[in-house]
Amino acid sequence: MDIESVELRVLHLPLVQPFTTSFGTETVREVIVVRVRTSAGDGWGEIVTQHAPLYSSEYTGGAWDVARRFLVPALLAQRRLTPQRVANVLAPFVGHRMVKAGLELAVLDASLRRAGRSLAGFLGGVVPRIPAGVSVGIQADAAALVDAVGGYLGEGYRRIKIKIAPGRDVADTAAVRAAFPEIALQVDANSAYTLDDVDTLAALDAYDLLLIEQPLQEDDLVDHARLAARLRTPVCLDESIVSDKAAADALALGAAAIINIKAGRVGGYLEARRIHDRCVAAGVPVWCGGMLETGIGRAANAALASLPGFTLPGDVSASSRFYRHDIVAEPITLDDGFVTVPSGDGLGIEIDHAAVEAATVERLDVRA
Ligand code: OSB
Ligand code: MG
Repeated sequence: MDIESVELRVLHLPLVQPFTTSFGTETVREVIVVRVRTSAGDGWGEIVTQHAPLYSSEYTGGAWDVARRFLVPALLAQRRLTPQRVANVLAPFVGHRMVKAGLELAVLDASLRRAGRSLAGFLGGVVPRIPAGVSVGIQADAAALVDAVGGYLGEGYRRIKIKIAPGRDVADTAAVRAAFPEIALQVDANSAYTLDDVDTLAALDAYDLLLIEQPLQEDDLVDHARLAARLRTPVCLDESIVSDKAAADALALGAAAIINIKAGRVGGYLEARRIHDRCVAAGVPVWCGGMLETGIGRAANAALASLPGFTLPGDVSASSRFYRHDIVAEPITLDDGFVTVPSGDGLGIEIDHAAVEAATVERLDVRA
């Protein structure tokens, strides 16, 4: 397969409500979509960077620059490219994993469409549908949070994750647990704490949480291991797991009992599968995280989450969780609290070109 050109677009998609985490509030999802035109047909991918480098050092402006100046030209210089070779071709460029993941996904989509295979089949998915979890942002107060959680439970979501931050942790968690004693509940701190906060974090042990996600900084693996020894709630890592190697190190150190796998953060769906395989071998549960994906990445995440090691519900929600108008012809929906794993060729989606066009704020065609 030869790549003929790569179209990059920055989209602005308004969110149905603001999304607040320990690192900030978003009201518009800024995302880059990728269309590769190849000798074998087109493929689509999504680069999950956000507007500002708050969750990760990666951000959309930097992603745009590195994609157009370095990564896309490197792919265009290749003959007979396969999805498996994309990571090797891009490996000399340090970091920028979200960009690499989005480019690899577009090549994967084109290649699998040509081969008449689904992404889930290619990755080794084993189930036709996956239980849906939802990530709930910090609300105005604990009562508003309980209302928001109740709304999602009413829609059928099978697991709730609430965002926490210093000052919005124990009381918020207690309120949700008191209102819904039986639900599967977990919290995500997005790196907002230090080891000095161990007493606050240990207080969360009282609320029967599935896990606490990323309490400390991205590079605090040793401190996460120290913290884990002080908590009953299992520690799950998100930001820290930037690669399969990082996952191996975290497991070796006892820094994570559970891993949130995000294909964007780790450089692609092939690397994500390697982390999955490693965790299965180690007996460590994994779940599929999200980055407010459009229907492109959302479909790919559903495929990834259908692998056998994804034994916990992920942040794979309906398109309507974030968007009134998704950019795919058939948005991801909930059916009895489950998301159907796409079975069509490639990502199994059709692009809503008018919706893409309407959301585009910047467009660039890079040619060989
Ligand atoms: O930490 O999991 C996270 C969104 C953006 C950046 C980081 C995170 C999140 C979410 C939302 O929690 C997950 C989703 O539903 O896409
Ligand atoms: Mg997280």
